[in-house]
Amino acid sequence: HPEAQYLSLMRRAWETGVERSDRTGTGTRALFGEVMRFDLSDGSVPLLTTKKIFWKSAVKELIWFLSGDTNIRPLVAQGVHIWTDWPLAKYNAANAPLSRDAFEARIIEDADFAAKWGDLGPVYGFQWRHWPDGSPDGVDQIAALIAGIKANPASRRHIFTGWNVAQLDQMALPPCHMTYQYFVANGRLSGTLYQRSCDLGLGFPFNIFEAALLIRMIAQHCDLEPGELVWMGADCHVYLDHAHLVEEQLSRAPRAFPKLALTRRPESILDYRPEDFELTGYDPHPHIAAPVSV
Ligand code: DHF
Ligand code: TMP
Repeated sequence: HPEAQYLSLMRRAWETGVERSDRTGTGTRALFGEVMRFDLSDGSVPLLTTKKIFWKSAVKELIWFLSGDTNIRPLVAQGVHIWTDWPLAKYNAANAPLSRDAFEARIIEDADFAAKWGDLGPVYGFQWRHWPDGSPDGVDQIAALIAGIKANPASRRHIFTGWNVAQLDQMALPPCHMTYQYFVANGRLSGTLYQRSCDLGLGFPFNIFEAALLIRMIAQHCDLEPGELVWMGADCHVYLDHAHLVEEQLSRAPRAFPKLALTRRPESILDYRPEDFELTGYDPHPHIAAPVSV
């Protein structure tokens, strides 16, 4: 089963990884330089089944990236909480601390508050759509990617990246899923994701699913069939406070990956809505809650 690649990496990192203290203070066990491959040609998507993934949140996050936005307000308004902890930590370090719920409520109610405290800096969305080059809108890497795949499928330069060296220090977090590259052959679109830093317990399930969605969306736009997703992880780690997650998840048998249907073909790759994504056959084991290290 393709999910066994993930379970095996989680087990190897946990049992043989080098234990180190990390930026967040939690500590991890890490392996460096790992690869996984997922065949998307049968319409399936790598959405983990050994714990339930809130996949609609991942869809909404990806649409938010593609919109070019870097403020958590539209995510929070859609009930997506995965980016709240970083602006909240910054706010609480400078002000009388708010609970996560109270902070999110203010982000929604008060546009000025959201503008001041809800922004993550020039992260993914900004770099993907507006990489600064001195022009008013910057470089739209996504538009260039689509145009390039259509005009010159055999190119070896179908790349976009969030790793803008000059702006790393302005970002709430430097990009983890940082470089995407695509390959067209025999009418199929394959893609790689290079991830510099991977939280195997929490980040990976979202990252691999969203990378697969991107291949499907780009393929739909360029009249190609989906091919393969190749994931390359550099620092692949399990946080030490995820012991319960590792133990529980490794005890479970993976089930078949679901199939994804894109139920509408929007004008542009920027116009997808969450309801355009339909999964069939997603039958995961129950969710396993685990703390995120900020
Ligand atoms: N920091 C760390 N340490 N790990 C991450 O995975 C991570 N991911 C970020 C930002 N910073 C990060 C953005 N993506 C969750 C999932 C993805 C994500 C951030 C957080 C998360 O907490 N997932 C939980 C709860 C999901 C929910 O409440 O909707 C999960 O069980 O999937
Ligand atoms: P770092 O910037 O010190 O590497 O910390 C980032 C942490 O967040 C690290 O544990 C990796 C994790 N992460 C993911 O795994 N996927 C993601 O999409 C994001 C944003 C973070």
